[in-house]
Amino acid sequence: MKSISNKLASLLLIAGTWVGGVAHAVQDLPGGPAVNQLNLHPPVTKIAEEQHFLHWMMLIICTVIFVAVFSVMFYSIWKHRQSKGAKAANFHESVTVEVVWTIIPFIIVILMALPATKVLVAQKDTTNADLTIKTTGYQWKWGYDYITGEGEGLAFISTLDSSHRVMSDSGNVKEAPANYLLKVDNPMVVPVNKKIRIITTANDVIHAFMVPAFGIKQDAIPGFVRDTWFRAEKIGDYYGQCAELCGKEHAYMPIHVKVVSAEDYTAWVADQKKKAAAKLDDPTKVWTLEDIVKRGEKVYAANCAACHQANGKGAGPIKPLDGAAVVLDADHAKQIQIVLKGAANGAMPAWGQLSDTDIAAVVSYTKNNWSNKTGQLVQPSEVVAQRGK
Ligand code: HEC
Ligand SMILES: [Cu+2]
Repeated sequence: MKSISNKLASLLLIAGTWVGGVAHAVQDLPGGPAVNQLNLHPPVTKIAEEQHFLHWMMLIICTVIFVAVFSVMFYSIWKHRQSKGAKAANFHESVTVEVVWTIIPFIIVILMALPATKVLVAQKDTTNADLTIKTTGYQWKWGYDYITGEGEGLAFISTLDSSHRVMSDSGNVKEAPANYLLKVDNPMVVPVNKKIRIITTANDVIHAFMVPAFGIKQDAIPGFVRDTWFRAEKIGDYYGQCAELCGKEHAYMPIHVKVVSAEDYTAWVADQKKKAAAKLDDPTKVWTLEDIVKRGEKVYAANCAACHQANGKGAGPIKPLDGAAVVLDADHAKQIQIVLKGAANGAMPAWGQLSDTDIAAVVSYTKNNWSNKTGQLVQPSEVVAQRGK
């Protein structure tokens, strides 16, 4: 008994210092969560505002009913208690009472349902959008494809900033910034005051696209498309997360939406188009070992290090790449196939969405890093050849 209470005390102490330590560092994140936040996120769309109104209206109606009903009940019980000689009144089959207690709740329900239905219908009205963006959930990142409207054709992947991931793994979050685990490499960028239609789908398991400040939350289901929309009325950065438990890295697929002015949006689109053109790698290009390994290092850090570790040693079921037979093999086909198609039923994800050059680069990198000094170079053309197999 003693030892249990001791253990409990030390646990509480640890919890106390942990909470205390974190409380110093964490700050409110505008457009994201706030410290000790109790209310919904401050709304930046009409729909989110109406959701707030509905939330509070219904909470107040329910509270008033609760207080009224229980006051009458407790008062009656106390006032007409038996010890005072109270005699129970008998109103069996009182038509008046039955009509009243049917009609009043009915009116209350209608009063709540009418505005709620109005908002629900508005939420579902995705017609006449200025911009349509397809968001695809992947384990564990988001893909954004600008389908129609200004910026049509842009497509990129948005992943958690790797330094935040390192921070999370180490457990050392004392210095964590306000956007801890919400910082991504490529945020979704949209213009202010424009109707943005979001089409959601997924590549592997069910995810959900949620941005509380916009009042949107939509499941992203493999093989299906769903949609939702928002019209952000304030320039700024807004944050959300995948809202469907989608595997062990579920907590590491944040959403960052940057709402910018029309001019800034146009400039961003032009800039992205230029970058995309520059990045459009020629898969027939012949690389030197040094250049491709340098490129592969970045691909590895962004996509592979979370599992295989920066030191290539892996962990548990995640096989090491340092010293692995497949990696050292002079026949490149098997390794390229594993990277393209995944292995162990998706425990090693498929990376087919990476470009031929990126795959060639990361394979070359693993073949020439750590103790793997094979000197082997994999060209993008080899990846092209393996894709069809
Ligand atoms: C989600 C975790 C995860 C990520 C991210 C990941 N891998 Fe893997 N990888 C695995 C697991 C687990 C295995 C072992 C599969 C098995 O049991 O066959 C594996 C196996 C491999 C193998 C085969 C090793 C062997 O000895 O059979 C290679 C090569 C490989 N991964 C390369 C990569 C590359 C390149 C990347 C980045 C583009 C990457 N992996 C990203 C989890 C991951
Ligand atoms: Cu998810």
